[in-house]
Amino acid sequence: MLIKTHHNFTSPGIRNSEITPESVYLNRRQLLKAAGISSAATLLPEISSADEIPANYKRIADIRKSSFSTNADTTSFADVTSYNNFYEFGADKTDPAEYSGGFKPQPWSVRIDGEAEVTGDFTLEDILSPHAQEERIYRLRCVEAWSMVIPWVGIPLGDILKRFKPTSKAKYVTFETIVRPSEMPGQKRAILPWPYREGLRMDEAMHPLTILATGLYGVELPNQNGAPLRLIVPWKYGFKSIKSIVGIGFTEKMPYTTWNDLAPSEYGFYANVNPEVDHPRWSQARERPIGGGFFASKVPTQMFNGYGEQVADLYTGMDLTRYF
Ligand SMILES: Nc1nc2c(c(=O)[nH]1)N[C@H]1C(S)=C(S)[C@@H](COP(=O)(O)O)O[C@H]1N2
Ligand SMILES: [Mo]
Repeated sequence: MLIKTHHNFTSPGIRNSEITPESVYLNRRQLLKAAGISSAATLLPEISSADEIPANYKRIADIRKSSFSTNADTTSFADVTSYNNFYEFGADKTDPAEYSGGFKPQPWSVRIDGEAEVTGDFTLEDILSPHAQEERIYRLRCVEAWSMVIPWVGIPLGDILKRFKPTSKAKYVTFETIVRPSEMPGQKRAILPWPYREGLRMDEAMHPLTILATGLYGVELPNQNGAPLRLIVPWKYGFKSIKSIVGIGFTEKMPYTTWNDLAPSEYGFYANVNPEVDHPRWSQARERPIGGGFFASKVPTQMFNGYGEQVADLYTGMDLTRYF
């Protein structure tokens, strides 16, 4: 296995929080469950009971429901916002919630560049205002075999990209996270080469399942989940879903992406969820839904994270063991 050693390499997520008992993540729902009390009120599908969402989170107005949602039970707001991967704030699962309080996601602008007719710097308002916000319940599945089901609020990425009129040379879309070590303590160290970068093939970026998320559970994105703007590609492993985006570009060649560059044998450019392709160091066949408790049994992982009917066509004729 080839891993470049000039970086302080760690995998996108497997940390001591994965192997310590999960008592820290026990939330109200699990405590009720453990006590044998029915927690029906906390199992409402889209918006969890109001008292689960602290009042300081700003509600997003006029969200419409999307038909693209799954009907799986959602992970609690508490788990979604306390068990995170966001190395800019540290490499442990609890670091992003603990150390992102000083991050300022406003004001915000995004630089659009590359193979498009319309390029330049745009405020977040410029980017979002022509679009209606939708709620979509999507699974997020990490390479380390845990998963969550989250009611994201967002806008189809393709609808936004079209406004910049990509040229015929635009074959890929690139994304870049902000670099702001003064507010992101993880960036004071070379845990990863900053900025975090990701990319999609153009047809993946334009696919109606792909969204730019601005919120979850009906409120604006918490800092630890990628405020104010992050990508969600529900059929790919979580590391593709880049957070706190300040750059979007259109390129002709397959772009550099952070994890693929660090460990190409472990993290492919495509990173489609695929139970048949093992990570070199562990199986990808099963996953542990977060919230079930550390000793809860794993469930089988679905091809393309359950979105095969919608996206399998994108990869017709490709050997997915080679293009993983
Ligand atoms: N900029 C940036 N984006 C990132 C990461 C990161 O470390 N930095 N981690 C990725 C990984 S590995 C996962 S699993 C998801 C986790 O998203 P969540 O914390 O909102 O559940 O974010 C992804 N986006
Ligand atoms: Mo991940």
